[in-house]
Amino acid sequence: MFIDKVKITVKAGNGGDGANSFLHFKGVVNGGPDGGDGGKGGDVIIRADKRVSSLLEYYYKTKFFAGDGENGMPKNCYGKAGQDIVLLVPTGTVVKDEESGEILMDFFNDGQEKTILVGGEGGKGNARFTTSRRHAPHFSQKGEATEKKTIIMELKTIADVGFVGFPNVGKSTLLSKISSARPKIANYHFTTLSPNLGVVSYYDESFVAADIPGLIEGAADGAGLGIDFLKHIERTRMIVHVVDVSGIEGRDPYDDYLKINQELKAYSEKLASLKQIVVANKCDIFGAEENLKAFKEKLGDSVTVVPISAIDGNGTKDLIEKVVEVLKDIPPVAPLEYEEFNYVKPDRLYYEIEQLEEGVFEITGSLVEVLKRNVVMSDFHSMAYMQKVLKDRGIFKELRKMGATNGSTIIIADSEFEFVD
Ligand SMILES: Nc1nc2c(ncn2[C@@H]2O[C@H](COP(=O)(O)OP(=O)(O)OP(=O)(O)O)[C@@H](O)[C@H]2O)c(=O)[nH]1
Ligand SMILES: [Mg+2]
Repeated sequence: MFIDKVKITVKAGNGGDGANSFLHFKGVVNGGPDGGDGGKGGDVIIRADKRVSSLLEYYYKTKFFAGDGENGMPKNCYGKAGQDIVLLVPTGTVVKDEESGEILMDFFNDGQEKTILVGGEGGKGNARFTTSRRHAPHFSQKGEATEKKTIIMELKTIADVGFVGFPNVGKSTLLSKISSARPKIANYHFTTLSPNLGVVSYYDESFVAADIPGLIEGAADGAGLGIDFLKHIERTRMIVHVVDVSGIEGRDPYDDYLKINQELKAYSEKLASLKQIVVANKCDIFGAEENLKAFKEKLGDSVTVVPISAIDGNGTKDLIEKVVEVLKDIPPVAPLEYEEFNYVKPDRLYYEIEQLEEGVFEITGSLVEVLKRNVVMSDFHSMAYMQKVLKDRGIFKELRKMGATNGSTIIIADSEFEFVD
């Protein structure tokens, strides 16, 4: 099965919690704080690898979570960092954030990689909270929690030339003749079910050709295999339009030519506007010569037609020469033009105050999330720290402005406090 579009869920690892512990061994009762830090969570990395040919792997398994950092331990032992996760994708894969539709990266070059999600920071152990005044901190920091994200990965093959045409006209035969690719060839429609790539060499030059499943009239509306595969030639620099001039299937070559162009246009103006070389295939079959003449007349002089027989190789050298010539004037394939999207960790300073009812206020936002990590409600020093943060950030002042007075209830992270002015 060829899979070229998948939706998966990814998550960086949570940071491990810092430990809260005190040194104690035989004979030592009140040793100092020795809780180690939690480990950092693993990252989610995506890397392009040309040996990978489809996104099949992400069709069956759709959840990819990096490892969580381990919690810190006594004796100042740090928690182990969580394992990164590396997702390999074929070159040409475009990765988007599902929610916004923005492009995280067009993985255009082999080896190109991006860390799309960074693991949570590990929390500090209580040993890190000693100060000259506070010798025995009874609190430690929680590890930073990370969020799941949904991403869409879509393969848009990178090739210089795209082969299009009706089924059975000989596209795969042509590719197998001029490159080392070995696509399936057979005398029935829709033999090719997924794109085939081949490198065509010509003296010092070379180009990559993509052979896609055959199109039929109405492909744009889903007939046959539909036009889904056209996305694999969207990035090509030119099109080789293969037509069967033998008339062996009872169709008129010129009719075929117009219909395919119509389908290209229905897919995108860009595809329709690409430079085309028309290949008149199966010239070895009796009657082809006459059909070719009529076909050329209908096309007129502005269209380049190259007569070939893909099966015995006649005319293919001429075709390659013409393709190389045309490609000289067309810029190389480039990555998509896009503004790179990045997931950012929530702004730590953000907060909101909402009055729930008379004398009851709730504080929410990322600042609260940070406080949740750093504050142990049962610890006096820790609570003092929280009060200091609330004061420094001007939250007390704002609460007063909103009408909080002595005895008002303040809700922070599901805990209720009495406001003391
Ligand atoms: N006589 C003759 N037969 C050819 C020629 N080129 C291809 N064929 C035959 O035509 C049939 C179809 O060839 P394919 O290369 O599979 O055609 P395709 O365009 O890739 O077909 P789909 O993958 O179904 O779209 C096979 O039986 C080939 O042997 C040719 O130049 N002359
Ligand atoms: Mg084929």
